Amino acid sequence: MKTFYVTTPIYYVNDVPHIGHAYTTIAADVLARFHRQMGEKVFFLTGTDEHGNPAARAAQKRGITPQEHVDEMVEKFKALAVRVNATNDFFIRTTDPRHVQAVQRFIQRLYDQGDIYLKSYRGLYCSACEAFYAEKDLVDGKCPDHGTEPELMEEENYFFRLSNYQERLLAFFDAHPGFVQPESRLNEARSFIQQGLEDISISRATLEWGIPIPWDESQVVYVWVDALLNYITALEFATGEDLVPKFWPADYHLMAKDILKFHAVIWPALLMASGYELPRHLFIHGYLLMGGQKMSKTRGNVLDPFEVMDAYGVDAFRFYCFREVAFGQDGTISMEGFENRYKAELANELGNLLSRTIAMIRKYNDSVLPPADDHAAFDTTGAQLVLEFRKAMERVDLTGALEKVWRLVRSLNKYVEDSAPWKLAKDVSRKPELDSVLYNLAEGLRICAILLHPFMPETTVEILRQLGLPAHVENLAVEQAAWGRGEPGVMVVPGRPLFPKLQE
Ligand code: ME8
Repeated sequence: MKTFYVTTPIYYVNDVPHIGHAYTTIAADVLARFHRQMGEKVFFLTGTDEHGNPAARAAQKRGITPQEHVDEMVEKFKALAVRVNATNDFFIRTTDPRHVQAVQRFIQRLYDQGDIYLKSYRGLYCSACEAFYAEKDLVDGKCPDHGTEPELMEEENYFFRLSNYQERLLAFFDAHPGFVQPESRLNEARSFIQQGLEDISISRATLEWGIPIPWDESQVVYVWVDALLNYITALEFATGEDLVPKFWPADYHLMAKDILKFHAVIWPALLMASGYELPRHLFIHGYLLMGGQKMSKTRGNVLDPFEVMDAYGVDAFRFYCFREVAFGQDGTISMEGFENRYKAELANELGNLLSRTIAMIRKYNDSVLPPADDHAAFDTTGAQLVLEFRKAMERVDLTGALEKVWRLVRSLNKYVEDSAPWKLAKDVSRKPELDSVLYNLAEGLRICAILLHPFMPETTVEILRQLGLPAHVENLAVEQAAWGRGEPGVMVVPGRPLFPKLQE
């Protein structure tokens, strides 16, 4: 059976989750659900990155221990995953003793084979990024990502021989042009490697909140090495069975560009050093912006995802994320934009199409789906659409995939107007024509529901229910999205409006 392994970054727990975190988690969930609908065996991983400076400092500020702080914050991240309806197979915490031991084993092996050595180092360090910066990469002396001044840090640290992997990394990039997507990000990562790689420090001496270096407990493992390894350690212990042979290499690591360098350079080099295959793809999505700026905890311009979902429902939020902002590019989100799409596209275009269709099948055919004399017109366009949708999903073009379905929604609305069933109903001799229209509308909606399912899991189950179809796995399989698969004779079931009027 084909497998599919998708991951989100593991999120920092120094502060509460925000919409950016929800965004990546939902994107990964959309992929996980789609690949399950394709009949694949899926593993979807998310979790929290709990060691390092920011968490330790946040705990200190609150006058509690780091462990107390992270234990409390993790619950909010777990709650977010539940609230967005994420179907993650596991939630990894880097403070899990099983992860801690796996990290120690991993770096001990690199140390034993000579990939790690001790050296004194002095550099400018942004503790929000947990990374050193060269002077030339700062903007007005400040961190380009956080706008804060880095601190001068000098330590004796253990270093990983990253420089040894430069040529192999470049060769890998050349051989795998789809490794980093979109392509602009591939070029960015490649040119970074080409500029020359220096060895990196993989331990910290001044920090206590981390995983002890097994051969020198006065130091802890650099939080990024600890964090990146989660993608493999989770597979080792998530279920009790070692899932590495089944699911590694990962098919997609999803993230925003802030952490591209760690995933496109350090992670592959660590994997090469330890003899693992490299992930198949990194997909780098854009930033959600608010008022033109990246939403970030450090900047304080964040929207509370829980509040948005309480107001509009989880599916509308999931839909909006990929409809409003082309997946892979930066884009601004706003409550206004959200309400517009809710009303125009969800309530009017999709919601009304279903309620009209159900109402007409009840009125003109006693709630029973009639057979169609003719659906030939839809067979090819339907098949073409499904094919294009699948291709878009397979290249993680979530926005393109949604657009394909929306074209079908719009053409079905036009079909209602053009074929005017209310006129056909007045003339008994045109009953076969009327039946075909009703069948095609229900069939179109059934196909939309299957294709939209990864984006709007609850709404699409409700669509199928109203169409008289239980939402079991077989009815949701992508291969069922073909015109004519729907059986005439089922009874439609009227239900609540899919997208009720918003409260002012
Ligand atoms: O970087 N728009 O954790 P983090 C879109 N612990 N996505 C956003 C976003 C925004 N405005 N803000 C955050 C870390 N994200 C590390 C990762 S992985 C081994 C370790 C999303 O809590 C996006 O996926 O800062 C980004 O890459 C991630 O959250 C950063 O999460």
